[in-house]
Amino acid sequence: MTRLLIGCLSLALIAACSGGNNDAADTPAATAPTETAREFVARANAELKELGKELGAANWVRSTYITHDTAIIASAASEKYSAWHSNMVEQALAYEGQELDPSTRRAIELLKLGTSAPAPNDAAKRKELAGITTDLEGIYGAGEYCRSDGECLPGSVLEERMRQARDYDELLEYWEGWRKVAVPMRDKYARFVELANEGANELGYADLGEMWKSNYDMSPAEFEAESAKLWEQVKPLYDELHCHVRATLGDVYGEDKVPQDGPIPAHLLGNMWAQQWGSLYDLLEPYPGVGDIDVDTTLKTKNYSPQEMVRSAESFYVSLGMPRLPDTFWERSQFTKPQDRDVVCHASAWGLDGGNDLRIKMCINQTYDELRVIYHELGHNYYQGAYKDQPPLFQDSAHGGFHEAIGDTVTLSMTPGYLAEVGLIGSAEEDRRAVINRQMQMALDKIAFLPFGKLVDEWRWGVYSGAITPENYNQSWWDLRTKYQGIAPAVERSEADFDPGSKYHIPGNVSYTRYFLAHVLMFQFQRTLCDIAGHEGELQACSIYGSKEAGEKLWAMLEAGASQPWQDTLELMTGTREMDATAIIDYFAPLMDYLKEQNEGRSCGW
Ligand code: X8Z
Ligand code: ZN
Repeated sequence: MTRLLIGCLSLALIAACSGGNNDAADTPAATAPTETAREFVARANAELKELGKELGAANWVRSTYITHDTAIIASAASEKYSAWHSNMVEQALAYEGQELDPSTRRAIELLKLGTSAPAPNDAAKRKELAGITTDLEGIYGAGEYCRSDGECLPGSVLEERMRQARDYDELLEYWEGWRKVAVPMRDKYARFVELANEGANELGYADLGEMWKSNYDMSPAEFEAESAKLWEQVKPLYDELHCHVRATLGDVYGEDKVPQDGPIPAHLLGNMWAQQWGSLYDLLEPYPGVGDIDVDTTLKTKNYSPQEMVRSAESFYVSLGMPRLPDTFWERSQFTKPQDRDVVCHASAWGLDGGNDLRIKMCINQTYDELRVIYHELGHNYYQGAYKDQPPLFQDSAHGGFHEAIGDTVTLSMTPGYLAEVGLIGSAEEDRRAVINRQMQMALDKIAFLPFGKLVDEWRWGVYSGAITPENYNQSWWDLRTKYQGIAPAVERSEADFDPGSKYHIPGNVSYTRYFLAHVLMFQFQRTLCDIAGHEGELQACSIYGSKEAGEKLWAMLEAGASQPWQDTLELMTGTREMDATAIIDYFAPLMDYLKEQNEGRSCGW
């Protein structure tokens, strides 16, 4: 899967890129190449362009129409891509040790990394792996929880109920119910790990985790240290938020249910995975009713259609000087959940046909949360559209975190002033109390997310390296959830369960550190863009809406795609070569003061 297809799934999809012909994979490596390295890269790019079309079509149909038949089609496309990939990587060996220009060397390196699930170079195993990855995502997409009265609830409905319900037992029922969907994934996932590790070994990596960590223009060890550093920077902010939320939930549900010296029950945080807590805002609003930002009500009273919600997001990007989305975007995207079939509702953005055929796939609800997801997805689409003139091997973001950060950076500009200007709220009231309210709303999503963003791949790195085995899949998952997030399951879990599988990106095989990095980068990007837009004053008050200068800077970064190390791209954009969490700390400085005040006298930690 080259990252060339999907924003969210980028790597995952390319795994499905179709190849020319399966037999090619069995051709031994050419020891004396008949083409120069540059010619080889040019051919790889040309073939990838064609393969991408077929792979993209197969995956799109599979994700928007989950049936027995589309599984066959998607697996076949994935298998063909894997065969092509193995073959090309083998051929590329012939250029090792040769002096190459930096761009050719980078293209060959990215070719090698061009799959998130490398298949062993063996036809039977390749087929098996393609079948498993297709199945796992299908199980997730078609998953539902059937209650004892026979009513069956799909994942998207359960997610919505988790946001709204405030009854301890009802929440627990949904939480446990959804996790049953993952149980049949367990054995398949264990086999997936064996096969993909074998594939990674053949490519020269110790295991698949090492391969994923090699995708950051630094050594895997340096990358781990980099992520750990960023986490240490933001942890104090998370700890204050956790402490305050736990105290509040203790008041709501009782301290017998939410003990004030231990982890928070995982089902009480308003989200199926306790990853973003924004739906608890009504319980945590610092100054009730002040500066109320009720976009939900506007969307309902004005009865915004899903397309109108997408138009509103598009208008933001257009205000920065970016183009309108192509007609095919409107014709081919999936905006709502079809009633007659299973689909993968988890939102994604697709850059098919080398970025000429942009689409989103969502099951849009009429809520502010969903509106922000739309802005997020369009960030992917604009990235894909911007780098479409790069050669296919460079049609990706600088690193995965950049792809995830663009749309989220834009959502930081959805200030009350902006929302009022575009008619999504009545008027913008910005006294100090309103600022704290808004910061709380954002922190419940952005700060609460950080430890989750960090731990998901830490679990997978352990699984891929063998430090975590199928015998302790679930226990190690919960150990990490408790260590980082300070949450715990309210009911006993066992190794018959497979709770990691209840989160889309595990069966979908989408790396997750990208989101953690994006949550740091978006504030860095915003700081730079706001400077360019001429913003003065606190970063939290800045909106770059309408700034062509900021848009130009952003576009220059997007256009570069993956053509150079991310450090160069970051420098071009922000003037620094380092990811750095000081911007997020600065951004939330007003809230941090509030939280410290609230937590005075409380004993924090778990
Ligand atoms: O998967 C997504 C996007 C698509 S790339 C909707 N996100 C992560 C998640 O839902 O777990 C965005 C935030 C984190
Ligand atoms: Zn995304």
